[in-house]
This record gives sequence, C-alpha cells and structure tokens, in this order.
Amino acid sequence: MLQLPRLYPILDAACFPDVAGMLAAAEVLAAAGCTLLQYRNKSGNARQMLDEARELRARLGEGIKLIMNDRADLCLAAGFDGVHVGQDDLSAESARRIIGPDRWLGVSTHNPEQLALADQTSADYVAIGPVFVTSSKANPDPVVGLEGVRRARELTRKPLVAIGGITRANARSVIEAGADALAVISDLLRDPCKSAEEFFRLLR
Ligand code: TZP
Ligand code: MG
Repeated sequence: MLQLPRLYPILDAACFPDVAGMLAAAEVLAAAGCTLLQYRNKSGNARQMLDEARELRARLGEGIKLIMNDRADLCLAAGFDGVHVGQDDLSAESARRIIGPDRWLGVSTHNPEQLALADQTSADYVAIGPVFVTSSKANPDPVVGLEGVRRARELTRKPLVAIGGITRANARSVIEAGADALAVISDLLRDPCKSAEEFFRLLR
C-alpha cells in the first residue's frame, strides 16, 4: 500500500498567468518539501499538456512523484508516476491497462456509492470531495463535508485523499476525520513556500 505524504498540491494551469509561473511554483513547492504533485490542465490541448508536463519533470527531477490529471496517455508520454481519473474519465481499470501495474492510479469520488466502487478497483488511492466549497473546479459536485470524509474512511482501507476547499484553517479537521492526505489548489497559490510549510507544521 502507498504511503502518501500529508500534502498533495495540485498545480492547476488555470491558476497561473503563464507556464513559467506554474513551473516556478512547482519548484518552490518541491524546495519546501512536497514530494507529490499533480498537474491539472482543463483547457490546454494534448500537445501543450505534454510539453508542460515534460518541463515539470525536467525541472523537478525524479525525486518527486508527479501525477497527471485525467490523461493516462499523457502520464506515460511525460514519464509521470501516475494518473488521477475522475468519474467522467477512463474507468480505473481502463486507465490501469494503459499505465501498467507499477504507476500510481488515483480515482476521484463524490459520494459513498462511487467510493465503494472505487475501493473495488486497482486504484492505489481514492479521493473524496469536494469536502468544502471550492471555486477551483467547474460544476463541482455537492460538498460532502467532514461527515463525507468520515463515511469515506469507513468504506475503504486504501489511502484516502480529501479535496475541495481545504485550507490551513481546516486542514487538521480533515485529517482528524480520516483523510490520509490533503489535495490543495488555492491555499497554496499566494505564497507557496510559506503555505506548504504551514501545512506541514499543522499536519505533523
Ligand atoms: N476536485 C474536487 S474539488 C477540486 C477538484 C479538482 C478543486 C480543489 O481546489 P481548492 O482550491 O483546493 O478548493
Ligand atoms: Mg478528471
């Protein structure tokens, strides 16, 4: 079973003015001690995504786990360590067939039914969310709250990632509700180094 770090930053291309800004944030997060990052780009085409993903790998080196959002094909092409699929992407088993047995597979879920199904797959971790209100995702599912995290914890022994509206102010409560790791977009944007260090301190 995977041992996930407590903090799982998501680099969403839409949150940065340009690629250079995203790469700079990635380097800052890595220097602050982050060992797992997800690259998310909902508007770029495949070629742009692959270029950016390869650049992330080149800048960050092999010492950091890089997860591709949505696209198993780009995970392989960019030499990433895993892929994260949602309910509208390839199924877990279809993604697994592409990435093979060793790369990491994460599956997003938004309610107990989806979570129980994801638990039966070869996913290496499952995500539950949005835990709180988020403005980083278009058309988010209904918030599940801390109760949703507790329920998810009861339904799986796989590593559990909580996502959606997670900040330094509520991080501790989400871990106490049973999450193993916290996926965060917006609360790492303003000052990634300071924010990541504060997350690590809070989650020790
Ligand atoms: N999936 C569920 S909520 C979310 C995603 C990708 C966005 C999380 O971003 P933030 O800014 O940490 O709420
Ligand atoms: Mg997706």
